[in-house]
Order: sequence, then structure tokens, then C-alpha cells
Amino acid sequence: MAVHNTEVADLFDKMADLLEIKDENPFRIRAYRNAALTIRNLSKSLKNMIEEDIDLTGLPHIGKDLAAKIREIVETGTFAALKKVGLPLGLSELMRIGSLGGRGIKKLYEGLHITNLEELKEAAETGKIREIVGFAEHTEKKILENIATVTESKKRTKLIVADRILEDFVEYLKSGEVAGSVRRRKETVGDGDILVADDGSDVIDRFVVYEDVKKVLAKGPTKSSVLLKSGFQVDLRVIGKESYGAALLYFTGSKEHNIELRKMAVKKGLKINEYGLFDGKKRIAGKSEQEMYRALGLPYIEPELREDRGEIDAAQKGKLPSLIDVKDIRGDLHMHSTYSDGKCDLEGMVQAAVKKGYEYIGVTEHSQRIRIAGGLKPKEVEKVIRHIDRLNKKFKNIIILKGIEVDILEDGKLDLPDDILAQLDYRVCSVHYKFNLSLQAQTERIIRAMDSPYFNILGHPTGRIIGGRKPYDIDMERIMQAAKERGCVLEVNSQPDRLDLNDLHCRMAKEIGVKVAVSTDAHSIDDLDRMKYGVGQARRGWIEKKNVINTGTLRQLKKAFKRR
Ligand code: DGT
Ligand code: CA
Ligand code: CA
Ligand code: ZN
Repeated sequence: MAVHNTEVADLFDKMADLLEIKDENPFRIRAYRNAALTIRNLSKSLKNMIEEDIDLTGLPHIGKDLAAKIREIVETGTFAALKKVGLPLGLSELMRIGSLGGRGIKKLYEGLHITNLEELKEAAETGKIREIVGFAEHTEKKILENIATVTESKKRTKLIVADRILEDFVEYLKSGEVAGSVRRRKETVGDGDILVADDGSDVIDRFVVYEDVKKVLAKGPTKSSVLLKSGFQVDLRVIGKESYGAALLYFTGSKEHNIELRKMAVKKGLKINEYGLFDGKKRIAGKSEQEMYRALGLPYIEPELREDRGEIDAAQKGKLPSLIDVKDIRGDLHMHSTYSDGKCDLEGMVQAAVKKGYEYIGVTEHSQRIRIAGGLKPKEVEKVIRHIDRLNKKFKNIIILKGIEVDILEDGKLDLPDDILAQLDYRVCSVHYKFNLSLQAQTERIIRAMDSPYFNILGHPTGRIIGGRKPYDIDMERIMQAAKERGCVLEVNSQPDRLDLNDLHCRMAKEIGVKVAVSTDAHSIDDLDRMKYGVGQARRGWIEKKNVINTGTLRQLKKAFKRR
């Protein structure tokens, strides 16, 4: 059986995990991580590349040594170096428990012989972990919470991963449209749903023989379900043209939205299902979603709103929001270059922003407290400022704003002196440590930070990592009120495993009247393309163009940075 790209990437990530637990050379660890990322993003199969004798060292982050290891894995299905590390493989999954880290896992392995997730859970439940130096009772509680988050999210797939899988699948099918929670841009999804308008072709036969299919779960004349090698399930429906809109509406969901539509139909004495809207036996709508909504007496409702969170009521009253679009974004306000932990140098990032057609871009390196992420000392911040001055002279088509991602310290102070902060155009302020404070202490820490006149944007406001770390305890409503009073802004971070603020928080921000910044937090040029994920989350939170500061002109943006 052929070894799939994701399996090679998984093995490299496992290798990096084990090396991290062993506290090995960080460069070696990073080499494996970068290679895994390269492989995950490949559009070609490694197996085919090897068969076609394509030189793998031409790929980013793949040198001679790693190219040989890829060959070994693809050709033999084994990875000798991984065994040679001498640690149980199960330790690798513990790296996903956000609070432990390599060092913590090593202690647990050496002290309690914990080798996998189940053993970790049992040790935490029976109070054994607190006996190890450096661990306490509250850490056990945190570990159990994080295990629950990880196991729960294992069943769901991150939107960006589903997007990639389904885009490839639809391209292979040469027709079809994605429905379900993916179309509603939900941050994680249970499975993929593809709809195809029936043109009499053999699409179902082709669906089940796609090279990624591991198992055919069901196959009938108009529908089929398959399990892919990655473990992701995809459902296919083939629909007659006269019913296509009704089916798209039905299979986009949500189920709760559908139920509300059905109630409306019943009130009008009509019947609704995936084949259309019917008056007795007569189909009165079905071709398009627009037609379906119109026949129900409603304007078109965007998929991101279809969660039964008041959208039908708003539609009836003509009060639907006019949702923000990726095209409304005039610039990105959060990104890192090689000055801190980014992969591309500053000029390269600016060039990429020009290519995207942005009017401005904000450069926000880390501040000194997080040295591991290349955080800058005051002198280094000044060096970046001078570099930006030079780049602003060189680039005529874009304004480069001087920003920083400054740490919010435990006592609520910012991690750089005021005279440095004052030289910048704006500051993104973020919590990167001490996640375990009580709700009150964490909330007050952040609000105290906002008391600084240099606080502009609260970066990734809850700190959650989808499938890895719970949000820290904060009183979001109080934080938003405080931000509004002070003229501060909250970030919608577009990193696919952050998407923080989430949809409900976006809605809260809009209702409270505090503005947001939708930013990518890019660490590479490719990351700049993540904007659509942040925008998707904002759309799910009913956010409009006017609620977002980086949809404004440079003048409007500068006004948005003025503190009250
Ligand atoms: P997921 O896959 O869990 O992330 O969420 P969805 O929304 O994609 O759910 P899925 O794949 O089970 O079904 C796709 C859509 O089909 C769903 O959004 C609404 C519709 N649907 C499925 N089951 C029912 C049902 O029992 N009643 C109604 N009214 N609609 C349903
Ligand atoms: Ca689905
Ligand atoms: Ca489904
Ligand atoms: Zn950050």
C-alpha cells in the first residue's frame, strides 16, 4: 500500500515531538517541523514525485538528508531514525496537551512512566502527577481539561484542512459545490458535504474511486459517502437541476436554520424539503436558494448567518447585516518577519503585501519577554523602526506602519518602556504566558494593560488554540466594555487554529459597539492568505465593514488608533 503525504508529514512531526521531549538541538527539531509543513502543503504526491525522479531537494526545507528519509518512508513504509530516538511513540500525542511542553512530558515519562494519553489521564485522575516536582494539583486539573479539549476536537476537523481536502476533491470531480458547515465557514467541521447538479454523468462512480478514498461507506443512485485516508468523511449528493437550490439550502443547514424555515413554510400552508417548496403537489420554488427564500417571503440569507441566531427574524424585518467581505480589507495589522519569529524577511513581507493590493501593512514583531519567539529589546525595536523608514521611502505603493506585538506582563504592564512604545504608530498587546490566572485576575490584568495610553489592539483575545488549549478565563463582556470606553480595539486573529475572537465574541463586540481588527498574524508570505478565515469568523459574528478598523483608509485607521 502506498504511503500518503500526510503519513510522511505525521512521521516527521512525531519525530520533532520526540526530539523536543528529549531536549535535542532546536534546529534539528525545526527542520523536521518545517519539512512536515512543506509536505502537508504539497499539491503533488511524494510517491509520484519519486517515481518521476523529481529531485525532492528542490522543495522548501528539504535537504539531502530529509529527501533520503522521505524515500525511505515512501518506499519501505518504515522510518528507522524514529525508532532510534528510543522514546515511546505515544509520547508524541502528549505534545498536543498545550500546558505540558517537552520538558513536562519528559518529567512525567521519567517519574511516572507515562507513555501515552490514556496513562496521562489516569495519572491525573488519581492525583499522581502532583507528586512530581514542578507539578501541582491545579496543573492536574488543567491537564484533564486540555485532554478533554483534544479528544473532543479529534472528532472534528479544522476548517482550513477541510477546505483543502474538498477543493482537491471537487477539482477531481470537475463539478460540485461544497455545502454543510464548511459553507457556513464554521471553525471546525464534522464531515464534508458535496452537491452535484445531475447532468447524467457517472459522477458517483468516479466519487468512490478517488485516490484518497479508504473505504466506501454507502453508494446509491443519488448519494454516496466515503471515508478518506485522512479519516475525514465526505458525503455526496446528486440533485436534479429543478431542485438544486432547495438541496443546496437543505444541505448547507444548519439543521436549526432549516427547522425554522420549515415552520415558516407550514405557516404559509406550504411544504419544504430538499426537492423544493411545494403548494400541494406543485413545486413553487427549487432552482436556486434565492428563489426558495423569495418564495418564503425572505431576502437571501448568507450561509454564515444560518445558525438560528436571529437571522430569520432580522430577514423578516429587513435588518440583515451587510457582511464584511475579504475585498473590504485594505491592510493587514499583525505580521512577523525574521526580526522575530517569522520565516520571511521584512522586505519580502512588504513586497507580498503590495502584491495583495494592500494600501498599508503593519509590522508587529514580538517584544523582549518572549526571547524564544525572537522578541525584540528596545534597541532592536528602534532598528526595525529605522528599517521601516527606509522601506517607506523605497515602496511608493504601500504605507508600512510601525507596530509591535507587545506582551502584556503578569501585572498588566506592557513589556517595553513608554519612550519606545511612543515611537510606534500602534501596538498589538497580547497575553503569551500565565494563562492560569483566575477569571478576575486575568480580566483585571488585561484591563490594567488597556489603561496604558499605548494600548491599541488586544491580540488573540482569549488565547485558545483549537484542539490544543482552552481559552483563558476572562470576563469578555467587561473587557469589551473597558476597550470601548478607552478607544481600544479587539483582534480577530485569522490563524486557522486560533480564529480568536470566535463568532459569538464577534457578535458581542458588534452589539457592545467595540471595533475589531481582522488580522492574519502571518509568520510567512503564505500566511497572508489566511485573511479569509478571520473574515469568515467575523461574518459568522454578523460583523459589517464599518465594524472593522482595517477596512478604513489610512486616515480613518489613524483615527481609530486615537485613544479616548
Ligand atoms: P458538521 O458536518 O457536523 O460540521 O455539520 P453540518 O451542518 O455540515 O451537518 P451534516 O453534515 O450532518 O448535514 C449537512 C446539512 O444537512 C445540515 O447542516 C442540515 C442538513 N440536515 C442534516 N440532517 C438533518 C435533519 O435531520 N433535519 C434537517 N432539517 N436538516 C438536516
Ligand atoms: Ca457536514
Ligand atoms: Ca454530512
Ligand atoms: Zn501572539
